[in-house]
Amino acid sequence: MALSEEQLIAMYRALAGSRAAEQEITELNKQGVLQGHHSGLGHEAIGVGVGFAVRPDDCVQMSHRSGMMLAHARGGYSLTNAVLSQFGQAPSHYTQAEGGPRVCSIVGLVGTWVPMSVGVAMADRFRGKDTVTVSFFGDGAANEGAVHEAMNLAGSRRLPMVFVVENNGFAVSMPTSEATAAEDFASRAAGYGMPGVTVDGHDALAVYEVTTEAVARARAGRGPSLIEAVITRWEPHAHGIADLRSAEEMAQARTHDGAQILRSALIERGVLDEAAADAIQAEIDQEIAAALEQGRNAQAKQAESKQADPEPMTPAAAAALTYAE
Ligand SMILES: Cc1ncc(C[n+]2csc(CCOP(=O)(O)OP(=O)(O)O)c2C)c(N)n1
Ligand SMILES: [Mg+2]
Repeated sequence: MALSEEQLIAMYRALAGSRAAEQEITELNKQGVLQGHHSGLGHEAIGVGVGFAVRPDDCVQMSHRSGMMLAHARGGYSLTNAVLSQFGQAPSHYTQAEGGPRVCSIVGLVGTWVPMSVGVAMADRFRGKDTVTVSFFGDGAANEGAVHEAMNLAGSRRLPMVFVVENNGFAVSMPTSEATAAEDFASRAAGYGMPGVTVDGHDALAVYEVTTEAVARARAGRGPSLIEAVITRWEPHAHGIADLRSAEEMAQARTHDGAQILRSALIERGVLDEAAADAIQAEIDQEIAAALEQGRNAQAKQAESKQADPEPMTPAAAAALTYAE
């Protein structure tokens, strides 16, 4: 389905916004203001492209990279939320918002969430719904037994599913070329009896197109599909973990920028001009700056109240909180 001009502009807003929020959150982690983030810088076009291709009642199982972008693109999860949730001041994108688009969260063991999404698709079919379930996971997770079993089951039952492999070429420090002898992930789909396609994960419109086709196929009862979205992440696995890539390689990666690719495509189509794109960026920057100030203030207040209460808890008080009567 072709997107209207209004939807294309909304897509650009979602992509530029997700990028700016992710950039800010990544920086705050580098500065030590926040801790524990797995940066999704570079992944934004995947979450946004998929987010625009699904319905609110379709269930999307996020990954540890693309959850925020998906939540923001699907609607109801603002950039303010994205920043404030990192300070513990707003709900996380990992949880189901009341009345919000349907999500399925992840667990700490990579890949083990994929069979859960197959269960969601089975349950929806059992209940006679026409919904589709989308499951995100990485190239590392794709080599796990649970993921193979999940895709095999989805193929054999022709379940209404779309599997999205975010292939960044690494699982922490393990390059894909050492983890598998296969040339790509999309061709594995044949072994599960489903179509597979490789797409440039920096190109939101291309991701949107292949996902729309896969979702339509699943909704029509023609079974699951596998989408391999190839990307280069801009950051290492997580803050504090060494990156095996050279600075030159990283600088080169940043030139293939999903936000810039969509901006140029929309300008070329006459949907946006430089001034309109700049105005969108200015609104995004303003929203993020305000959220950042609110988050930092809340963090400072918390630090003050901790200093104001230096008395350690007595063992009796701790026991009273620990054991039920
Ligand atoms: C079963 C399991 N093994 C190892 C880990 C540690 N771990 C966390 S993320 C990760 C890498 C996952 O790589 P990939 O699936 O490619 O996703 P990426 O982080 O590259 O987006 C690993 C090994 C884990 N959480 N769970
Ligand atoms: Mg990976």
